[in-house]
Amino acid sequence: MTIRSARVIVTCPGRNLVTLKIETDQGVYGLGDATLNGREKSVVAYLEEHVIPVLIGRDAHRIEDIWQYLYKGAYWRRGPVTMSAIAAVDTALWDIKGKLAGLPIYQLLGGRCRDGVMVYCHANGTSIEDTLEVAQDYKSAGYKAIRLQCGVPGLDSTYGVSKDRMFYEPADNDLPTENVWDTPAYLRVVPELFKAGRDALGWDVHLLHDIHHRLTPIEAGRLGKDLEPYRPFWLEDATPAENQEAFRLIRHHTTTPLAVGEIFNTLWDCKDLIQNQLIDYIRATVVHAGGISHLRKIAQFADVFGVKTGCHGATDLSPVTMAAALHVDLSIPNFGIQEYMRHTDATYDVFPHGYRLSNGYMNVSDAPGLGVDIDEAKAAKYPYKRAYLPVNRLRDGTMFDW
Ligand code: GCO
Ligand code: MG
Repeated sequence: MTIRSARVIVTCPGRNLVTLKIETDQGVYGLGDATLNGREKSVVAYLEEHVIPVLIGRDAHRIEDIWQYLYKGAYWRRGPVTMSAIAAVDTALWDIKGKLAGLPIYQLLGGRCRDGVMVYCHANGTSIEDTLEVAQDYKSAGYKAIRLQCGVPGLDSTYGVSKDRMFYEPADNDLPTENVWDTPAYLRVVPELFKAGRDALGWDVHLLHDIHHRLTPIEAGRLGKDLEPYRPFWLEDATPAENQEAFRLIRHHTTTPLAVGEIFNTLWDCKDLIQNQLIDYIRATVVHAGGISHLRKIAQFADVFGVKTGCHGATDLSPVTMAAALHVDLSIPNFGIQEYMRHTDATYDVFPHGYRLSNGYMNVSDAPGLGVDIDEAKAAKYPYKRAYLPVNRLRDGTMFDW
C-alpha cells in the first residue's frame, strides 16, 4: 500500500493549526498535527519542500522505517521544525494503520492500561480570588486536577492569565507583545495562591503550577519549598531546561515534584533528566517530539527510571495531537496526567473527533485510527493569520525568558 499524495492544510479557527493529510493508493488517509506555535510556516515549508517529495511511493505500513529515514536521512537532526514535521508523518501513518486494521491506535500500541485518562484543566485570573472562583467551577464540573495561575501584583499581564476566562491563547498579536517580568513579586504571590487554593478547594483535588521557564534553579528550589505545605502535584518548567544539570540543584532543595519537557523534541533532550531521576514527569508530546513512535520511546525509557508522563496539551496543539496523545496515555504503564485545554467551537467544527471528557477523565472513541477527521471545506473558511507568542523583559529592559 503506497503513499499516493500528501498535503498540508493550514487553518485558523481561533488560532493557527497545521495538519498533514497523507493519502494512500487504497483511498485510506491519515492525519498528523504539525503545529509549531508562532513558527507555523517553517514547518509547512519543511514538509512541502523536504518531506512530501520523499514520501510519495513509499509503503505506508513502514512507520518506523519512514521515521528513521526522515530522522537519519536529514543529516541535520532534531530541532522543533524537523521533529514536528516527522511527528506529523508518523501520526498520519499510525492513523492509516489503525484504519486499515479496523482498530483504534491504542489497541495497536498494546491495548488499554487504564479506563480513562486523568486530565488537568487551567484555572486562571488576574487575582487570587478570580483564579479560585474559576477553579471552584472546574472542581464542581468533576475535574480531578487543576492548574492555578494568577496575575502578579504590579504587572499588567503575565503568562497563564488570559483575557477570556475559559480560553487561553498566548499567541495574541501579529507582532510580539512585550510583557514585563518581576521575579520577587512572582515568588511572593504563588505561595499565597496555593495557600488560598487549599483553603478554598480542599485536599481532594490535585493542584498544579507552571513557572514557564522563569526562575534560576535556586529560586525554583525556594518556591518548591514554600509550596511543600500545599502538596502541589507538580511545578512545571522551573528553569529554562537547556541545562539539564540545573534540575539537580532544584532537587537538592525541595520535595515538590517537578515536570518539564513541553519544548523538548527528542529523548536526547531529557535523557539525563530521566536517568538521573531529576524530574518526576516528562511533558514531551506527540507533535513536538517526533510523533507517536518517538513519544512512546521516551515514555518507555522514563518508565525504567520511575518517571511518569504528563503530556503537553495546550490549544496550540490541535485535536489531532490530543487524540494521538490519548492513545499513548491509555496504552503506557507510566502515565501520570494529561494537560487539557478546550479548543474553540470553530476548531471542533473543523476537526470532528470522538474523544470525550467525563468526570475529569478523557477517553477516545473506538473508531479505527485516531478517531479525528478534518473538514477541509470548513478549514478553508479560516485562513492563516500571523500570530506571535509574547516576549518578556525585566523592568530595566533586559530581555528575559517568556
Ligand atoms: C502549557 C504551556 C503553554 C505554552 C504554549 C506555547 O503548559 O500549556 O506552557 O501554555 O505557553 O503551548 O505555545
Ligand atoms: Mg507549560
